[in-house]
Amino acid sequence: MNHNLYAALRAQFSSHLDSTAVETDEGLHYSWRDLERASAMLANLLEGLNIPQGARIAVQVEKSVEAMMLYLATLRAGYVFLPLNTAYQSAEIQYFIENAEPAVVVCSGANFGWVSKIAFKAGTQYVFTLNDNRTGSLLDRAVHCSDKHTVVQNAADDMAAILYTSGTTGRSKGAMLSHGNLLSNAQTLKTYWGWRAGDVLIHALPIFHVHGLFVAIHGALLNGSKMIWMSKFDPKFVIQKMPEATVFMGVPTLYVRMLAEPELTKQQASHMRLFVAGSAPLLIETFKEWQDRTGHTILERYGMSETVMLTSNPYAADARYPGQSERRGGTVGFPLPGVQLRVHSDDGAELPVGEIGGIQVKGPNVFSGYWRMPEKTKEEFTADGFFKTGDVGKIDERGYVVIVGRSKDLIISGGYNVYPAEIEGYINDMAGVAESALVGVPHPDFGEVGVAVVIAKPGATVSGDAVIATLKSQLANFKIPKKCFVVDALPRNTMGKVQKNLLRDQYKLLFCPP
Ligand code: MLC
Ligand code: AMP
Repeated sequence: MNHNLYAALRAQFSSHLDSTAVETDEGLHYSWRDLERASAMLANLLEGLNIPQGARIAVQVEKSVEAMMLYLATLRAGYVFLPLNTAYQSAEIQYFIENAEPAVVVCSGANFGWVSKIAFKAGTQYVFTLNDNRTGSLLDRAVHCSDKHTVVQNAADDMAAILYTSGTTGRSKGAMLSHGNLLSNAQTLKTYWGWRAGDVLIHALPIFHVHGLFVAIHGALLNGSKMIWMSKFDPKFVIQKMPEATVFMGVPTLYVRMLAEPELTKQQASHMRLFVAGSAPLLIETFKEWQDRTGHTILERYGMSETVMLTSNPYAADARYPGQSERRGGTVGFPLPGVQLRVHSDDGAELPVGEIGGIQVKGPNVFSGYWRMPEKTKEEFTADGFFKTGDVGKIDERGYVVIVGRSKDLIISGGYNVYPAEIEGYINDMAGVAESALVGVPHPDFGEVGVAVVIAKPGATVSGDAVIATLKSQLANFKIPKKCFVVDALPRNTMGKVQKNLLRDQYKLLFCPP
């Protein structure tokens, strides 16, 4: 049996190749045949480069249907897709390329100069360009390739993608996800979320992370469902398209921004079947306001780069939890079928219902490990094969999982992860800085944002604005602290450790005054 993920997706749409697969916000229509043919041409281009099976294809391009086709081409040719956030700057990209050693890098034409320099220096053989207006050397070359391609044979545990994530500490690590991890999760969600004939997905998320790339795209493709494709999220456009669609997926910030639009009404949302939220905690206020304004109850689910989706509130009755078909705000629902989830104390004991501890998971969706980091992989798994998520939570008396915090020092801002240790490292390297701490504080739009607290060296003058300006020239924009304070001392405990909880408390009203 072929476990190639593309083969499974294609099986769902091969019966209606001439209907519309994607309609874009620019008014372009792509049929399923277009997806099949273009991904075949791109797969033939990649195969013609004579790169080995398992070679990494690193991609940092603006969102476009062609970028999705490149993802499908990589899958069907048996290579490994490595998506990179478009906000990453040169130092960040250099790290990923040096670490993953991709055989092929695809970037936008505007970035070709600096990206190709980094890539060729790191031993990459091919650098192509792909722009969001269907131009670039990748498509120029692919146009000469055959549109017939035989999908390669893959075992379930063959690697399909690497997603970089920082996990608990240190530099980013590449989570290796297999065809089997991705397909099993997509199949589970197809059933659990009741995907059906006639569903249409509004695709509004970026396609370099789990939510937009896997959950949303696989969901639509595995159901042979049309996507209404947005190059960039625009709340007005989503609301305008609701009468033509049935499913929407977003991080909480997208829901907050739609709620600010007067056009969002019960009438406008009446054709929709399902609103899914995840990647960051959904505030109960947002959950309730959405219910009042649209008559729909958001279905919140929980996942990670390392595991794809882990839990979900029920779409309909779940036979494992009789009488519990409610989507409960403030919870992330039940472990998905096939996922084992338990809560453990620091000393390794499994905790009973209602008690708070570290969330550990096991299942066919859970990754095999971090790219070329066997020691780190070992640390993150228990002896009996459970992955330690770094999330802290409990299972309530009805079986719902509630996330109450994280043991990892991580800020989730507008659905993007920011690792304080990384930002602090950059600040500490600045002239005149003795030390720094970055903490997450509540924010009305992004949920949480970073605030930096900096100590100057004796005799040095440091300005918060200058710290921010320097960071902007070095790091992806979403990682930049929204505010930077220069103070005399950081609060420390008796062991000398910075007490970030006190800083969080001190600045918690900065963006959300009472
Ligand atoms: C943009 N900005 C952010 C930000 N996004 N700041 C903090 N956090 C963010 N997430 C800042 C920029 O730095 C810039 O600041 C200003 O906002 C405008 O930038 P923009 O690019 O025009 O912003 P916008 O298009 O409005 O983007 C906001 C957003 C975007 C919410 C649409 O962040 C987004 O698409 N988030 C979704 C992330 C996602 O898909 N996560 C899934 C991860 S998967 P300045 O100062 O330069 O003007 C995962 C697993 C799971 O976690 O369970 O799903
Ligand atoms: P990432 O590394 O980008 O995959 O981020 C995964 C992390 O996002 C998880 O470990 C959680 O901390 C967080 N997360 C995802 N979904 C939710 C959710 N519904 N509620 C709270 N946190 C979430």
